[in-house]
Amino acid sequence: MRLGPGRNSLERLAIATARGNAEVYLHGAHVTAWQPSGADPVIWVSGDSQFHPDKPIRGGVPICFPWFAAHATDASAPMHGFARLRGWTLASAEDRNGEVQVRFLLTDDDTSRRSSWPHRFQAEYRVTFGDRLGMALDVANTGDAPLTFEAVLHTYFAVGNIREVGVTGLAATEYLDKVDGFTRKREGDAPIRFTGETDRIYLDTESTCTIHDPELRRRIEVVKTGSLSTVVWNPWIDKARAMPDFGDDEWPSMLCIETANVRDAAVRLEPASHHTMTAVIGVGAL
Ligand code: TA6
Repeated sequence: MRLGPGRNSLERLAIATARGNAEVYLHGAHVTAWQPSGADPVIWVSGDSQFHPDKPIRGGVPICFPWFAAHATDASAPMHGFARLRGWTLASAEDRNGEVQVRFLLTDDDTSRRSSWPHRFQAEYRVTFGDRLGMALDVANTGDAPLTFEAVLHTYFAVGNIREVGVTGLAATEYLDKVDGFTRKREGDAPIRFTGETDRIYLDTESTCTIHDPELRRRIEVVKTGSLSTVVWNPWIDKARAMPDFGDDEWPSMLCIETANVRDAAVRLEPASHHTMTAVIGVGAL
């Protein structure tokens, strides 16, 4: 385990154990790599990601908090909240027989208290790098008034070819289709297939999702707790081309399956209470 300058000199914890390799940046507490021993990389990062202290890293696992997408009332506020743009405190990193547990903290400060979400809070993000990738985001209300937040572990997965991929676990689930004016629709019974830009917020679902990837001959499972929303996103050709930190030819190699609480599933916390959302990622043979 080595803490030191990563891309563009952003502080990075690099992990290499018998169970695999991983890396996580203190900027946004952003996981940017996880590759279990004997497997292909599971987490995808754009080759055009800027690794700039004032920008989100493109790919990996951005933490969207305390809101998702554009802020409801403040057009100047950053997309997906401020957490992925802040330096988190690395509270601990322990190697337990090749399984590395890392703990990050983010609390309110003058900047956040002047933001469009001025609440007092502590966010603790625990990541376990082992035969599986475990992520747990715990948010505590440390103020004296109720607060409401959205949270998304916006995980970018590496896939062989998005055109060949199927996703199961969301059959018959209602979703909001962002590419069709957020029209409310219901998923069919067949695996989700990708033939164009896909940007969907699945509602009221605690289901495990599985990515079936014939080209890499593997399946990736996303098991979640404390989450009622799942976001599925591939930008496809035009949106990939429109993003400056996303290579024009990268879209076939990635898919976001995002563990979330957004919109009607936003979390309300009374003072002195907390909420934990977890995602555990596992890889197996197809
Ligand atoms: O989670 C899907 C999404 O909301 C897409 O609409 C797209 O905007 C994506 O997030 C990436 O957002 P970003 O701000 O990281 O470019």
